[in-house]
Amino acid sequence: MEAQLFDYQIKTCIIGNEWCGKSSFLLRFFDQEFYSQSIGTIGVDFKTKRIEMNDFIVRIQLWDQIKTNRFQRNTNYFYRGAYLFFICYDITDLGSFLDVEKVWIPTLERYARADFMVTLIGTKLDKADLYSERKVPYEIAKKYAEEHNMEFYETSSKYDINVNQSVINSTFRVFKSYFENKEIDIAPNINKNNSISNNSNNNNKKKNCKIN
Ligand SMILES: Nc1nc2c(ncn2[C@@H]2O[C@H](COP(=O)(O)OP(=O)(O)O)[C@@H](O)[C@H]2O)c(=O)[nH]1
Ligand SMILES: [Mg+2]
Repeated sequence: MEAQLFDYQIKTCIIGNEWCGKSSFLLRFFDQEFYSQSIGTIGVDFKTKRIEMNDFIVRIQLWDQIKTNRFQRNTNYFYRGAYLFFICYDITDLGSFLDVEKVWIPTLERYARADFMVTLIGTKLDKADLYSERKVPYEIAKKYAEEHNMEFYETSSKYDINVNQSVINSTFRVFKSYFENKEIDIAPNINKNNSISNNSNNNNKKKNCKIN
């Protein structure tokens, strides 16, 4: 039987222009799979994975943005309760990078919690490098990310470059920021729907956990 225990749940969302590789990123992180065709039809809402951080079991929930603006009525639901956003752009598509500033940051400012955190993800690094199709210089994106207090990674879901690191490192940053240093009081809310009861003992919890 699958263990259901975790101490914290961190909701994260992946956003960005259509076709920039969001679903591929998600599938690579959770299932170690890659498809060369569009995988939009799979229609995954979100996936979860438990990892250990500083002796706590943290369940990462990653929501996939299925269509850009078409399902407006779902927008609030998608953004609600999310701490971290992976904004993706395709390194071989300049427009997708320009839309980070033009479309996606304003979207977050409108719908996300005020203190949202962002990790900037350049996708399709393999295509940029192998076929010299790079349209967004590394230094430009890195500088942009630094100026906006974002973590930044160039990734390839196809060849599994930096996908795992970017999710784990960014989630750890959120964990430290929200749960260790900042808003101690939000932890019980996060745990509200967990299977962990409030009076259970930390050590026992850990022993019972299966991480996957
Ligand atoms: N070469 C390469 N192609 C990718 C990569 N990530 C995604 N793609 C391709 O880009 C297309 C769109 O990907 P998808 O994940 O459906 O984009 P989404 O609309 O943002 O979810 C598909 O054909 C993918 O196979 C990558 O890392 N490298
Ligand atoms: Mg998709």
